[in-house]
Amino acid sequence: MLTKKALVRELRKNLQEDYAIELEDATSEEIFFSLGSTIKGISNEQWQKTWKNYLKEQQKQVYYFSIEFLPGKLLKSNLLNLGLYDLVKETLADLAIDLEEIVEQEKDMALGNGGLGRLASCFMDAIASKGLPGNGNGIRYDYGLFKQQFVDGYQVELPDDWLKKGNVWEIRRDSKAVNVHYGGDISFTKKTNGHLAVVAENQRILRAVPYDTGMVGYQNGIVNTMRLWGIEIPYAEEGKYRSIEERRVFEDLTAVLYPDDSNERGRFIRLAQEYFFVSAGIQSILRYYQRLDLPASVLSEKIAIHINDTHPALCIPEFMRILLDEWELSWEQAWDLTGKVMSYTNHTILAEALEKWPVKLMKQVVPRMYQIIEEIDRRYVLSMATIHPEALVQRTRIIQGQTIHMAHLAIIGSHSTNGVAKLHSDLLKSVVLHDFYLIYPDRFNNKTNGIAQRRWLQLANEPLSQVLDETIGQTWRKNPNDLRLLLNYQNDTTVLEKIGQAKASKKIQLATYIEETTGILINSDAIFDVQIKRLHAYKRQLLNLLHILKQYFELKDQPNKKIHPRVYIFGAKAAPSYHYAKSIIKTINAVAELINNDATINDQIKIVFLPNYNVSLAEKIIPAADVSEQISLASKEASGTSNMKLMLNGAITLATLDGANIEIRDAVGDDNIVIFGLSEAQVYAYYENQSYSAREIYENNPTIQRVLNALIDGEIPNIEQEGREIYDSLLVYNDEYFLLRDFDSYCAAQNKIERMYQEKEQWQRQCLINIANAGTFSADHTVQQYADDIWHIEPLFAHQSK
Ligand code: 26Q
Repeated sequence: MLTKKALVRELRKNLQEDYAIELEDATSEEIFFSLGSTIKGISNEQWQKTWKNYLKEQQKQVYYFSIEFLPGKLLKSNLLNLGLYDLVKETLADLAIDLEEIVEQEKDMALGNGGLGRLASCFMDAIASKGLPGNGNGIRYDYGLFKQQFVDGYQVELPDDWLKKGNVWEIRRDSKAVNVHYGGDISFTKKTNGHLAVVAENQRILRAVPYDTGMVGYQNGIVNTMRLWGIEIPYAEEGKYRSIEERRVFEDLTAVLYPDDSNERGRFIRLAQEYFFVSAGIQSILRYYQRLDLPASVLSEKIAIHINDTHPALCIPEFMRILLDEWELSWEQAWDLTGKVMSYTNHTILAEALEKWPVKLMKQVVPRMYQIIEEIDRRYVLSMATIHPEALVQRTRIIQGQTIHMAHLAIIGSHSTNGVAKLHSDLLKSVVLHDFYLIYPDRFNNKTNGIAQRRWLQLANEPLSQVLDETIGQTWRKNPNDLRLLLNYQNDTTVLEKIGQAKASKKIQLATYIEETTGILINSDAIFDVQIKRLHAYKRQLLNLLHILKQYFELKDQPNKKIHPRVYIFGAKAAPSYHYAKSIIKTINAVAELINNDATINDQIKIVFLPNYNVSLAEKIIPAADVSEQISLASKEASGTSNMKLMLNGAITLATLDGANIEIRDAVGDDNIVIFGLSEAQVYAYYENQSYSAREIYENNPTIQRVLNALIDGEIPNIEQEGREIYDSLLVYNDEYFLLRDFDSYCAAQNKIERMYQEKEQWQRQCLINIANAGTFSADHTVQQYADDIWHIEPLFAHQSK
């Protein structure tokens, strides 16, 4: 057991060794790194034990392949999970050091864009906390997602050099490095044993070096591994590069994370990245398996591989490659094992976001992969020809014309395809992947997303956690379903009041942060209305803005009108090449400038667009939110996860019936959520009869006219181009995401929020009900379902008690 004394001794020792400095003279940053390595030292012991046990027990393990991980900061979460949080906090306090200040020194690990990457990290935490044998496999980008600044209201992107000062949590393992081969000419020769041998010439060989980070389970002694691969040029290969530029291309393969950008197609580097972490990961898994000294036939009893969206779908042909070319298994046996090992999650139904690659590029970058995909495709068509109609088989095959459909590969080569919320999974079956559902009905299933509730409540919101402890005891910390105990207090005004106070204290904290970072003064008694997520047309940040404009014009036109003061808080990055999304950012900032500085409305509305939205900023905003904006066009948001985080922190959801919003409504009941807008069925009906006319709505709705005209008549300064672009997107290009159709209903919902907030006690009760029902969205629960239904893995030693 670590004591305060021992901790101080360790800290002093590290500071001495690493910086030749006394604790009293150390900067917060130096203390962070010293504390970090002390903590890593402690978790390392558990880490070593964990993997030795896995090896000894030969337990089945899952490997979660994801091109993105978004852990944010790890110090607090590691402290909490190791059971050292209070001890460290108090020890530092004794030394007059504020833990929060030390925590701020850590750079966010931002190796992801948004939902998909953060989900992967929530799962890593949950898998370890459930004591399940599971590991992450991904890329160690030198630069994380770009840092966002606003200059004149425009998004400007800066590099995120997160590794500059080193990463305390990782361990580089040279002994586990593997080679990854690109390009080359592939031919076949017959071996003496009759097997075909693959001969590859003129290949580029790159070295993949793993950097492992311990994924610490919640107070259970389990530490799993997140393995991220970095690229290097092997010494012996140096001579093969004809120029520095050519060498650079390969050296820089893992330099940057691609921003979520479905338009960016056919990029060589992205495909090379995908193959890089897939090949390195599969090689290292199969190497590990060989250490177990078991026959190939029981591979799928020891290994499960999960493909997080299609980005790692090359897992399927790469696994085949090793089993065929290196282990010399027959195609039939290799294919059988591959299907049993692999499973796939789909995260989108937007057609433009479904990953496809040109045949030509695949042949160039990874020719052996292409050959194997071609054979998988050929056999698929052959085997289905006798069972299904020709047209169906052609629509579902992997290679169509000159295009490779990665989702088709993922479905055909795995035993499970899941969506991430009930509605999403249903739409996969009925619309997006309907053809596949006809062919493989048993492969489809739903796993509604979940969140790491320890991070998003215990760590991010201490005041609320305190109230929960005082009210329902501490069991909710381990078992989120116990949050339901709160329901017994929904008529206890003292408890309601305390929940209100916890929220108020977080709002004051956020107000301070907002003033410090943006200079905008806000009233912390205002309603904090929050929309935080990537900027995308389908998420409809613009709808939010149109309503703000309506509200603003009402206040201007009716000088005596009073509303409850509102602060609209936005956080969103746009992909650098997503022009329209950037125009929306500029327009929100321009409207903010106009409204925030208009003295005539008496500060009743403020707009705050916080720059550089990331995990750490989310941890500041979410506990302070009163209203959670989840306003995507029904059927477009696969699940959403910020909706769950906001609910857990007692925000009221203002939402369309989309993604997991539907399940949130089911959990809290209609009285404790505000729903508006078209249903998914109505949206599909519009597609069906092609009857939508944005212009018609505009012509019959004076409010909409007033608001849209403001975009182009100069009333909002400095958006000549952006205003016109947005106006045209709605009226000339017929409003792809039906904002105008949902506008009235959204405004009515916003008015309802306004009325609800006036009933203070009832509002607090509604918050309580939201918190109490948020336990169902725990990632612990979600990964348990993956473990039971898809991966078939068990916690360490569980199999012995059977
Ligand atoms: C595509 C092409 C080129 C480069 C990058 C990309 C790319 C990168 C990231 C495409 C998609 C993504 C990320 C998608 C994503 O985050 N999807 C979200 O996943 C969440 C977790 O399941 C859901 O809650 C969200 O609804 C879904 O939008």
